[in-house]
Amino acid sequence: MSRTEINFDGIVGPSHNYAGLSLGNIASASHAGDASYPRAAALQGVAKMRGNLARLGVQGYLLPLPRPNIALQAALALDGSEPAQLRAAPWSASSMWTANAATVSPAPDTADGRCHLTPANLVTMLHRAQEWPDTKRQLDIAFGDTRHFVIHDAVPPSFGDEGAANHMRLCDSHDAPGVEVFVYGRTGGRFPARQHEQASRLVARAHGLDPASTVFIEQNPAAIEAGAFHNDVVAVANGRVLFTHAEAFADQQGAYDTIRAAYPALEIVEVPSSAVTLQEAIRTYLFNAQLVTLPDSTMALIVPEECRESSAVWGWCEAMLEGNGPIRQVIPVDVRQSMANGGGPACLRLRMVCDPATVDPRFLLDEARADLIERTIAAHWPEQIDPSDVGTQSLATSVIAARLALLDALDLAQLG
Ligand code: SUG
Repeated sequence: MSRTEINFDGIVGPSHNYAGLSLGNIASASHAGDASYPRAAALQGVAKMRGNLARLGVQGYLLPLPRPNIALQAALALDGSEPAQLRAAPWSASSMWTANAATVSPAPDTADGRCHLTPANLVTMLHRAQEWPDTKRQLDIAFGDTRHFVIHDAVPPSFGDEGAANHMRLCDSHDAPGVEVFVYGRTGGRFPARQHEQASRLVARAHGLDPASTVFIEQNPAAIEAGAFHNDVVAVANGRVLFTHAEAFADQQGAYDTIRAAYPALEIVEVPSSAVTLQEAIRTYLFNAQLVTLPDSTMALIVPEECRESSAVWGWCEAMLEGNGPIRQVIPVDVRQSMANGGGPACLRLRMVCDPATVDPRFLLDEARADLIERTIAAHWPEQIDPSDVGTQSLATSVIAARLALLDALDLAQLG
């Protein structure tokens, strides 16, 4: 049995569109009403997965959820008089951002020695709150072997939970016991704090984590105010390394001290505000990167292309690579269609630590499946969606058929 990290990327759904649904997410607001390109978006996602499969040797995926969501449409009593954003919610392809699908505690961290997953309730945003029951159905299949996995229900609704996007793990190696770091926000600012402290604490208890190896940290209210609606917009961890902006946490030094007390081997790579402002970090999504351990044990940072176009961010990356730090490569990837809705490389993946042999193989990528997924997307995903298409019967017919074609191709028609 060999446990390893596996990234499960969300395949971008055929209804991908820009409806400006996420208050506090600056990219979503600034692209509201733009035409979207679902085919290009989904192919960008597959290209990222292919790159990581080649680099890491293993890669998984989760399928788009059923859209439009007929039950939500009915519940909203839509009659044309409602705001366009309400009409768009049942169409959102937001489940592509699987960092918000669930919080994952790998088996070495939990009391019963199984890997625990809690689907995120995502209650703060209507278009995201509809995700979790369908996400859970999928997790129940992908990780259905109850000898190895426990899938919980979502946290009760009054406590907002956004999943792995507000959760980090430090460890000597992925299959060794780790220290889990939960980052929550406090309400009261201009934008919603989407992760509630009690949701994080509940998840940690339900997963059977050791309190001595579990840390709870408050996100910097100024970061939320600047558009870091999830912690993974300003910090990411892998192995012994915490890669973070200097203004990520409410009490930055206190956060470092608390994490180090639980995990003394901690290595911090901090980007100072003098090199990259909080605003520039959020605009380029430098921290919404995949920090991965390569087979040769060095680390690579997989960043959005937007980072290369920023002289401040790229300058910092180049200087960092010249030093002797733990991150030895910075690899840009093009996920622009997702980025325009506030989803970078890290948003698009859910990190698991498990033996690939314990996962339903229909959720694991290989070259043949990547070809199949690409061909299905090319044949069925709409090339373009204009805001006026959202809500129409003709778009509904085509996105429903597109998703079913993918489920068929991957032998997952049971999700239909
Ligand atoms: O929840 N955007 C997503 C982006 C999620 C990013 N995930 C992480 N940081 N892990 C969100 O705000 C925009 C949809 C729209 O406006 O049409 C949206 O839902």
